[in-house]
Amino acid sequence: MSSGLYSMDKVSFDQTLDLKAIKPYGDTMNDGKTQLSFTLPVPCNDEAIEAAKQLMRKMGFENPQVVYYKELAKGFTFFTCYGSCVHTVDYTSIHVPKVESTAMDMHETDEFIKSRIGRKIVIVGASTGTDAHTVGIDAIMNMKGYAGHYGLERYEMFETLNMGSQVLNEDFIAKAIEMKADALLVSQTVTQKDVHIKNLTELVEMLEAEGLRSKVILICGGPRLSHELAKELGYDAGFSMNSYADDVASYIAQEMVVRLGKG
Ligand code: B12
Repeated sequence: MSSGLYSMDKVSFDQTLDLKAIKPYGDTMNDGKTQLSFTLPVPCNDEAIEAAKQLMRKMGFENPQVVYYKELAKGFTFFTCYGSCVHTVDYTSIHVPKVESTAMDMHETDEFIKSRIGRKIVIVGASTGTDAHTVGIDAIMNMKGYAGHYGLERYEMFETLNMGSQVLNEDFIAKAIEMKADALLVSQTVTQKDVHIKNLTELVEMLEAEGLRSKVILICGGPRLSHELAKELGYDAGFSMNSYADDVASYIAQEMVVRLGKG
């Protein structure tokens, strides 16, 4: 390799990966380089830029740089900033609760249900409360599927109903009773002011009041949800970004077998 002006062979970069002290990777290991955006409630001027930099230092960023700023509305300035994070995290000590089930594909799940349960599993899903986002629940349920994973409607051994969005908890429960649902799927995308917590909690309380909570497998999902939060809120399982119908289907089938004492 030539050692010209742009050659890197004489420059040495940190290449140490210490899983007990990880920090953001920008150009090279351990440089801590981070991009973040925020808005300050002040007019768009030089003092605003200085305020943004001071705030970044307080957040733990060295060498703060404002690389973009714009007045959002009178008295509000939006910033995009770069900085080097000084903090680290011990990756080796992290434990994240996850849904415990063996991943099966659609055909394996159908065969599993046929042989272990012997009837179709009834599933009702919706994006509930005021939430208008349908794409998440559709990704899990729609026949055509999402990102190469067929949705639950395509499974031979699931009888499904996707009620769409902005479904009131009352209507959701009424449909679950009418269809004698085995599993309920709730999607929540909007998390502003914790509206999802209020709505998800209300559903659990209403199911308990109807004496239904222990009779259904109750699952929630959405980009800002986690299995840990779902359990805290009284759900059996929670699924987040990058989860697909196969994950949900495998979990429901295996959980049904456990509940029916056929494990
Ligand atoms: C498309 C979209 C819309 C469309 C929705 C169209 C539709 N038919 O769904 C429209 C234009 C209607 C819309 C409206 C609004 N939106 Co919008 N929207 C988006 C956008 C751009 C994409 C969302 C999406 O489709 N993702 C793709 C799906 C496949 O991903 P997903 O939902 O995460 O689903 C996956 C997993 O989470 C999981 N999953 C999801 N649900 C479930 C359920 C179960 C049971 C399971 C097992 C798994 C599961 O599986 C899926 C596949 O992996 C996002 C920004 C973004 N880029 O994410 C904003 C976003 C979600 N919207 C947002 C907001 C604020 C709104 C509005 C409130 C805006 C407004 N002020 O009016 C309104 C909502 C009004 C209301 N009453 O709900 C915010 C939410 C912020 C927050 N966390 O609260 C976002 C993040 C944009 C932002 N950065 O501000 N929106």
